[in-house]
Amino acid sequence: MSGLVRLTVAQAVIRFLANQWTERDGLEQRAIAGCFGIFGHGNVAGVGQALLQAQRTGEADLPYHLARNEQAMVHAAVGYARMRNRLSAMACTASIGPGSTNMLTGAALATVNRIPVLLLPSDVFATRAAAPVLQELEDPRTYDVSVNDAFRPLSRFFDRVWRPEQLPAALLAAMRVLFDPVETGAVTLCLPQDVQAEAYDFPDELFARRVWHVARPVPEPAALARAVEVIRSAQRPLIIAGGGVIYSEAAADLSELAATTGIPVADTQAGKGAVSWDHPNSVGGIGSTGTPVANRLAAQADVIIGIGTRYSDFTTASRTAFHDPGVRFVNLNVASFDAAKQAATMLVADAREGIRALTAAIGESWQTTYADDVAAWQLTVDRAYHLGHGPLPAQSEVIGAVNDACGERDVVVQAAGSMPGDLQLLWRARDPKQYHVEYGYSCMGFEIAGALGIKMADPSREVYALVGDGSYLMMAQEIVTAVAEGIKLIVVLVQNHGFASIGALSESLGSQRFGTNYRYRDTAGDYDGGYLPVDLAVNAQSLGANVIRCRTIAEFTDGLKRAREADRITVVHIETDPLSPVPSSGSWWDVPVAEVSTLDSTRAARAGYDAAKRNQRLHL
Ligand SMILES: Cc1ncc(C[n+]2csc(CCOP(=O)(O)OP(=O)(O)O)c2C)c(N)n1
Ligand SMILES: [Mg+2]
Repeated sequence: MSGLVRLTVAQAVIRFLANQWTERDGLEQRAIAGCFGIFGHGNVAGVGQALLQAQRTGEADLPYHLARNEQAMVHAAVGYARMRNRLSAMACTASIGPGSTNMLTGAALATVNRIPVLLLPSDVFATRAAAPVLQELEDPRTYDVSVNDAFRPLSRFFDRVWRPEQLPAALLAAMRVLFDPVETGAVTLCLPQDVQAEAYDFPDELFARRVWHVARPVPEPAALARAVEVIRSAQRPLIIAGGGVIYSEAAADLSELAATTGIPVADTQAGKGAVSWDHPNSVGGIGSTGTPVANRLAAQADVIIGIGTRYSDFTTASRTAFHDPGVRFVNLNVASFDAAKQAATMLVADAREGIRALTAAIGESWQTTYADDVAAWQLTVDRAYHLGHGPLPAQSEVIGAVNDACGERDVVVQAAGSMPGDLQLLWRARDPKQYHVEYGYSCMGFEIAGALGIKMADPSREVYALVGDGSYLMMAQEIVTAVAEGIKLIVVLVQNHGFASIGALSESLGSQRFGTNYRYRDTAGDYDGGYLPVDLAVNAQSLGANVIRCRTIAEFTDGLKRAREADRITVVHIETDPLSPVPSSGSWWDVPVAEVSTLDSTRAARAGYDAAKRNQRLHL
């Protein structure tokens, strides 16, 4: 007979989380390694008290980390879990109202990227005794809705624990979803403020050590046979490696599959690093920001083998990447949802298991016809890395200098702006965990916060957050968290006075860079005046970071060296030319242009848009 233990709901949550483990390939690790949080009246005496009690008494081991912004703490949790290949995650506790809704963007980001995060937003009183509590929405149509209902469409599992009796089932469901590679994403358990503090006699066994086995589903033999038949019939196959390859730790197996079959491998933003850039079969990034080599192979391919990819519009160049009239797709994916895309022959399985099965079954090899193209492309990359652009350096030179400075295991972190595209095109990844570009949600502000979580997940690696001035201004405050926690990051802060990315996009779409500069508003009403008196280096310094200012690439290279030697968070600041050239990917991205306009620039862009749009294919 098991006993009962009298705990508050919050104490039970913390005790439960501290006893959850995951296992894959025989390796056990903590399922929930810690809890980020920001306290307010919604959680200070509930989850806050439980975390305090756990820390003071050792009743439960769940380290607490104070973040500076709730959105950022979810980014950090995403960075952590992605770095751990989704086998270990973090919890996030927030106060009710704005504290909780600040996590919405992070929830969407986690779910879009299929990364596990456990969100514990606080909620309005279950008893409604003091309603409306400070920050309560008060929907006049119904009393059982709160702002937290906005998490529903963003969460892979959502529950509100109105009564202590409901907690065990909610906790177990949360763990099941978090560590199921098919289901995973944001999991949200709303904890009403009064319920957090309410005591209940919980059964002991709820808190027993529990191991969640992370599955590696094997391919069904008939599905494997169908996939092999399509691949064997190919004249010009191409593999697209997505993030699933990396999360499944299948990089070595993919390299072997490519080497034994000779099939070229292109990578998506999430899949970069799955094969090393200098692997003989690596042709670099695919799609809108891919290499011309990969995009030419994609255009000609008759069979595309998509492994662990969700086929975002950037990957498919908005469905213009594949030109062969009879092109067919074979999709190896753990989720049938993704395997079914592009009307593919579906191979639903864990990436590693599926790749091994394909390697054993294909028994065929294709002639390589792209080695010269890859070599020529690498010369283009070398040139972009060492452009000698002036008077201000080019962003491609900054990327080159960081790539040169990086050790094999170092991690580069990015999310939005002109850098994700430049990185996918130019970055030479040597390790499956080296390239961490959040491009599912492409959320400005992810960089520093995400890097914090990444470093916590693997302190043995140097972590470089590359941040544009726009992203920095949105979310730089986790520098303070890094200082407080003693977490060493290298932040490369690229100042180009506004949105180089959206400015260039705007110009290409006939919108003349309207409203994308960080400059004074001039007399004509646009931001065409002088630069603003903003000094982000001083800003970073004021937050407690060590700051190195650089004007040239030589100074920047030296700055990176000093940053590596530093023992605390170091911001390396450099100004670049927002108009500096980048090699072309020869690809397209579907961003609709106004169909009618009185502006010549817009009409010209629309003509180009209509022409490109005709290349779009549905692949049904
Ligand atoms: C939260 C958020 N808001 C808006 C956007 C749209 N957006 C994409 S890139 C970008 C500008 C980024 O500016 P910066 O960080 O300076 O990078 P740069 O374009 O100059 O390289 C914007 C506004 C976004 N991706 N995320
Ligand atoms: Mg910028």
